[in-house]
Amino acid sequence: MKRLKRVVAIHDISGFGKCSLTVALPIISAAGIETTVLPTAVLSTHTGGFTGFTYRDLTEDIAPIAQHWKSLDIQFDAIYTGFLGSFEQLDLVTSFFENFKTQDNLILVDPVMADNGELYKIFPQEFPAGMRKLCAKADIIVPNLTEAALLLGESYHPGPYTKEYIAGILQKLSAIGPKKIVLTGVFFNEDELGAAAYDAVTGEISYTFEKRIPGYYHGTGDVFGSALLSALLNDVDLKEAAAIAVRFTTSAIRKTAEAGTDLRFGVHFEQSLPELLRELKLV
Ligand code: PXL
Repeated sequence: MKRLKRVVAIHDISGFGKCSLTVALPIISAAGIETTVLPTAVLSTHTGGFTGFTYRDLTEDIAPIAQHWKSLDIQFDAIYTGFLGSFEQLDLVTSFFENFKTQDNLILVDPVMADNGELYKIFPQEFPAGMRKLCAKADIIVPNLTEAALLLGESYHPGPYTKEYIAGILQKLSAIGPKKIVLTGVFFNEDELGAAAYDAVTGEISYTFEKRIPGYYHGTGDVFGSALLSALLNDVDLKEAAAIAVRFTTSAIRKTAEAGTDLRFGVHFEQSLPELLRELKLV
């Protein structure tokens, strides 16, 4: 019998719209991993394209929840963070890392804050500098190319990219601290889109591409990050884990495109879960 691994996912809950915890919890659990959740805020919907959403901040609950878990001696095989709404939350999550880091657990930070060349409207201009400090504490980070540029204080390049450009970005990101980087939104031509995975210890860069499906699909970063972590915790190596995450995310986007739903409503990842489980050799 394989030991049941445990992740703690630290994100908001956007009730409708499929991102953050409503994506992380089902995907990681389906991959055979216990998923503890630390909700940082409760929203009626995510903030991407909806107006009038509710936002209940849970910053005050983060430290007491962590303290209670510490008193119970709960340990995690991975700590997975995504959307964090303020500098205070970044500081609280940094303390959480200090309290729950062990010799061999994995800290995965998705520096959710921007896409398509723009910082999300709810964040102040200084936010990327705070997120950079959190990324310094991570073992692995999963930025898109907009977030990568903001973390590095560089201007955004809309692509297509070259291998030299991507290698430079990956090396500069690893100089912040994390030894592994998975960069999303990489493309060398307009027909394909995918990710680059970099291991700073071996220096290896690997790429996975799928045929590009036009349109901006919301929540795909969270689907990707959750699938990547699921693969890594199922003992898949970084290169293959990134490839599995690209294929799963693209499959979910394809099903959404076929269904023709409102792109703000999130992707149909539920219907692609069987494919993910087959790739992870769980079924
Ligand atoms: O998918 C990232 C995300 C998570 N949570 C909230 C968001 C977004 C992106 O817009 O608004 C609340």
